[in-house]
Parts: sequence; structure tokens; C-alpha cells
Amino acid sequence: MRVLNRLILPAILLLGACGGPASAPAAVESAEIEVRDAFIVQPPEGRAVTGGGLHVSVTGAPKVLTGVTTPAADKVELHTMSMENGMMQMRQVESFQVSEATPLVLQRGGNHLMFFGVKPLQLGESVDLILTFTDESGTEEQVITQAEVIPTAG
Ligand SMILES: [Cu+2]
Repeated sequence: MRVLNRLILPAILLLGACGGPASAPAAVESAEIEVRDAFIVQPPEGRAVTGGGLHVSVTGAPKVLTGVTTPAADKVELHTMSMENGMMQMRQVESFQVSEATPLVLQRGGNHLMFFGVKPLQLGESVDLILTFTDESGTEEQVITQAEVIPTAG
């Protein structure tokens, strides 16, 4: 079953904020999964493929990240990065594990998100990422976070 009611979380957090800036919160929390620091690299002019990352931590039972979607791209893949014969190689994988002991870090130069068919993105803009997790019982849970569009270099 898809759980989309977490969409309302940011509004609740904003209402509860005490005089802070009226920007979207960087972290979206559910009971057991916290996603933060999501980003998508602005593709070079004329390109529609780019990378991105985020940080996921869980409390309690381990979770498996099985997929990501976004209105900002046609497709999002989960990629690993490894050195083979002196060359950096990317490979698509089905999922990434995340446990209390081992948070999931997707970043440039390591395991990452790969976006295909990327819509035009402005620097500093935020786009929604919808992450699908499963647990050991097969229960599916969706968490929505905001990814900041960042420059290619830096
Ligand atoms: Cu990749």
C-alpha cells in the first residue's frame, strides 16, 4: 500500500517552527526513516542525465531503498561506483540497504542516484524525490524529500 500522507509533514513542521526562516525544512522524518541533504546536480547545458545523492538513517528495523521517482526526471536509477582497471565504473543496482548501524550515503564519487530525462533545473531550486522503502515483512513505505539543485562543480 502506498503511503502518501507524509506529503503533509513539511506543512506541519512549518507551523510548529518558532520564527525561523519560512523555507522548506531540509529533513523529512517519518517514524523510523530520516532522509536529509538530498541534492541533484544541474546537468550541463544540453544534457538530460545527471547525478544526485542523499543521506538516509533509520531507527529500529533495517529498511531497503528500492526505488526513487521525481517529477523532475523521467527515470531515477540506483548506481554504485567502483574502480575497475583504473577506471571508475558505474553499475545499476536494484536496491540499497540501510540500517541503524549503517546509514545510507549516496554522493558524488560513490554510490549515487542517476537521473535520466531531466527537466530544466534552476540552481537553488528544490525538487521532490519520492523514495520507496521496504522492510523485512515486505511492507512498502514512501518518504518524500526535497532535493536542492546544485552546480556541477563544487
Ligand atoms: Cu551513475
